[in-house]
Amino acid sequence: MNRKEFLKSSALAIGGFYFLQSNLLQAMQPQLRDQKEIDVPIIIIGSGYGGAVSALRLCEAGKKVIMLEMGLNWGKSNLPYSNLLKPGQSSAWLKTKSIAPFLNIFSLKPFTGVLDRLDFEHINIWIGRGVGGGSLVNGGMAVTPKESYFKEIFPDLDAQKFYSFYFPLARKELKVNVIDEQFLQDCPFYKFTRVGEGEAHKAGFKTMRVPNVYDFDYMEKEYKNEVPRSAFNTEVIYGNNHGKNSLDKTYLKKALDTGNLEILDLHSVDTIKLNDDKTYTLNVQQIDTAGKTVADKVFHCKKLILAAGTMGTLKLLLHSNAVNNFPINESIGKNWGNNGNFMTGRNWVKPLSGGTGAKQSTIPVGGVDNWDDPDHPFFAEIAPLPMGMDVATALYLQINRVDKKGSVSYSNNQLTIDWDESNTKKMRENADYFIKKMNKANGGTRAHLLFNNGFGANICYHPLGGCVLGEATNAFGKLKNHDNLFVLDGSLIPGTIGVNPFVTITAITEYCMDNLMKQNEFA
Ligand code: FAE
Repeated sequence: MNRKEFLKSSALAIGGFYFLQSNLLQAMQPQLRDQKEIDVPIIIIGSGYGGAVSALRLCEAGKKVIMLEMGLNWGKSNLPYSNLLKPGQSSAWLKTKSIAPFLNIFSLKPFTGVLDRLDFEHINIWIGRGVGGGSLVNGGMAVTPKESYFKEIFPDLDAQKFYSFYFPLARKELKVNVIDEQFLQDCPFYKFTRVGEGEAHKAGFKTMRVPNVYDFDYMEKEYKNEVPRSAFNTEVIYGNNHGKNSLDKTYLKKALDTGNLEILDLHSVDTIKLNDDKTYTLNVQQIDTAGKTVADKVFHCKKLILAAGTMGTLKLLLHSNAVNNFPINESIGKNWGNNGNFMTGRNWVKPLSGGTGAKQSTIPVGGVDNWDDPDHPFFAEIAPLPMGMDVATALYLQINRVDKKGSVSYSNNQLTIDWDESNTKKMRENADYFIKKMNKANGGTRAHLLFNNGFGANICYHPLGGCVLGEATNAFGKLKNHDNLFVLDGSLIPGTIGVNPFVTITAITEYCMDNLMKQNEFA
């Protein structure tokens, strides 16, 4: 053995020894996951857009972060997501029946699935659960708001900086892309979009191409059967097995790659307590996939980020206030809205020429843009209805202004929302106007078969507000009356943003984190 070989083999032996020793040490220490009482500098609650952006920016700066997520880490579990036609384990959060917006005929064994529905008197709210939050269940529509509306909703924010920096940054990190126009025109799975756009034009409406985080190169390959199908296999609200760049493949992956992030899934935070030294104590339940508590845990941290989504964050703040006297300010729960969500549809759409198509992609790429109409401002997503056969039905998720906001409070151990038909009156008028105009130009009827009277006023995918930026928090998300607690999720947006919200939630979190880091808030 020459000197070079000797040095190399000794280095390997020494390296191997240290590797073994550190592995042994690690094995002797209980893993964080197994500890019952845990003290860490920074905790993030929730792994959706707000949580994922915060985690990446902290981890990149060398901070160690623990993320608590009540849902399952599907990537690690190796369990498949189910599709719309065969709802299985992923299709509902601990329910005995499927919870899609309609046609719930499927019985289920309760499992920590990705889609949850919160039912209130006049509104049902769907949310995503699991590592990746809403990104696991949403349609991936990645829309930047109109600048004029953004300025109206956030008059104190520097719109120029947002449109030149934070929105482009959000789109880049989220891997937003646009479908190839020729592919869209040729693909049988997009007949519903072509029919929807053609009919809208005939009725005098403008349409727009909608960007998405679904990888359209992958989609073209799945069309040619070169890779497993996902968008063309009715996968979306119960998770996508392929193709969609959900947060676990973008922000969270990058944050994990730094080695500074640990995600504890199936960890549900019950209450938060503010301690005298301005640190926080969290009571947490670790659950199994049947929802049974397997361990009660206590976490302590110096800095806390609430990113549990609008409804999750409001529940934590209001519930903790009720049971722990947790300080909250008078703005919490106010300025809440459904982002103008109003579902509607039409039956008997082109029944003699193949309707809207028997095969439909689950990924929407088209929308009707009527936002600039002073009498009936709305944006309507041309939504798929992939039922495995042609049902000659057009489905639309309208997004309207929210003229009358609601508010969220807490009583009898649960959230309540001050929200009724008066809040959706104008949205209903817009839907009525749209459907009548479409039917007059193209034929068809209001979709009585899908919803009560053809109007889904109670369907909400975009709950926003209740902890509004600059009202309940300072200019960068630090909660009023607190030194070490930050709210970074959809609750910062005052009930409406005029388009699907996740690009805005991402950009606002980027903006807040940028400024919070500059102010050394996490030093
Ligand atoms: P979110 O993504 O909801 O994440 C919050 C996370 O916190 C979740 O994973 C929760 O499980 C977790 N959590 C809550 N409480 C606790 C607790 N106590 N302990 C531990 N963890 C907790 O928050 N938006 C678009 O822009 N485009 C679309 O195409 C679109 N389609 C949608 C379709 C559906 C069916 C749904 C339901 C939503 C859709 N959205 C869409 C809305 C979008 O997904 C939503 O606005 C964002 O996910 C909200 O992001 P947040 O960061 O606020």
